[in-house]
Amino acid sequence: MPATHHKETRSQHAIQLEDRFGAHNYHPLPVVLERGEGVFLWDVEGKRYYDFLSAYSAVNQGHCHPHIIGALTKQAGKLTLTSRAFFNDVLGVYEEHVAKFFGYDKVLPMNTGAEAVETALKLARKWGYKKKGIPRDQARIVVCAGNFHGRTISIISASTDPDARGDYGPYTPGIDVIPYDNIPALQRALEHPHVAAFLVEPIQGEAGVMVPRTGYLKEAYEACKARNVLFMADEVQTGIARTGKLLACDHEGVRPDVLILGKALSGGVLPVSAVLADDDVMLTIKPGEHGSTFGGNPLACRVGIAALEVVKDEKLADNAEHLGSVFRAEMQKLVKEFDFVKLVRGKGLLNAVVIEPRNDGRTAWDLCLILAQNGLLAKPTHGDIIRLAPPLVINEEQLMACCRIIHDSVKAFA
Ligand code: IF1
Repeated sequence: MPATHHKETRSQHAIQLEDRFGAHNYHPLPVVLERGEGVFLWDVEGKRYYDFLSAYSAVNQGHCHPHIIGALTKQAGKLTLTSRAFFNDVLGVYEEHVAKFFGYDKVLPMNTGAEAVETALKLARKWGYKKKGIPRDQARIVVCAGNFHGRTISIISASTDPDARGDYGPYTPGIDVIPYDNIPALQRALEHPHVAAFLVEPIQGEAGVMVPRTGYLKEAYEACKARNVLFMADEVQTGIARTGKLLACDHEGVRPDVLILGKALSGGVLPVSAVLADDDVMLTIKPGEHGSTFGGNPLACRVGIAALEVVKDEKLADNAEHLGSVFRAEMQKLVKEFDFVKLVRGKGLLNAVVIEPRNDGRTAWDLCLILAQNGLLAKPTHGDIIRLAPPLVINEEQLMACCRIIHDSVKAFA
């Protein structure tokens, strides 16, 4: 090695490659990961971390869960993709499994969360014209300020986040934005006769784990029913046991007319998303009117079945419910001890703490760097909020160890 050439660490090399050859559409923490198992991640230098992001709630079942990886590898050598031009021996089995698991007539299989949200938007418009009698091209969709539903042009047309929507116009028309957690605003928006659907996150993840008041989802659902409007729940992040129930809507006994799933539907192994609805909605889309090359591929189906089996067999919702309460109680102690830890909020194991920027300009980002040094990975959202969401397979001993890491890191940050 020439003397002038610094011994470049493997991390530095990986970061430089991404910088040189990759689009700069993210600003990651300076951690280069190489291996994951359960609640743990290891970087290329062999340092171990607790994962408190869970790939934004895609890895609820823990990294590389053996049951899911087993299903993946077994199918991978047999048949990975047929396209929907033909039938195969896996898709129907998967559709029955998912439809019965969540209690709907039918499933429309897609890949990413955004594709599932786009599918739901198309389904709402199709139903609006075919069943509600909305005049052609006049259908409206109501969404909430602070939403995050994905990154496509139509979805960011509904966004109120300048970073998500800036300089991407012209925007998709027919979208009405109302304040989140505000029933009168929803009722006013639903007075418009051409509203086909209300699209809402039961908890707004990206906005900083905004939990609406108890009763909001139920009252919103009833307001939609009173106006023959579809209630569409985006449970891409809040679903699959993350908030302490199978679905966040289950906390209020709300059964969405259209249910949107993604992320942990595959346990973070590969992209698997889905839209669930009953026949009167789902069958408004006829053969040839929607599709996807990889949607419902045999590999994704086997992974999806295994991922849901883990949720059930390992009682992940109950674990998230119990440990979520333990976690918020521990974080509440930080709120009392440190004046810049403003509050903790969340449900199940989807939580966030709000960190007031220090007067020397240090922010939640700097605290996340200290957390990483202390072996816990988390990432701030919107500057001062740190989402804290470990895989749902975490046990109480591990959770308490993480609470100690968080306490020590906040103390060092102070
Ligand atoms: C990014 C946020 C989280 C989602 C909800 C649909 C989607 C997402 C409620 C789309 C995706 C991801 C996307 C990722 C970061 C992450 C995220 F910060 F962007 F907003 F989780 F909060 N509905 N969320 O949370 O699913 O197409 O990505 O599979 O884009 O930076 P996708």
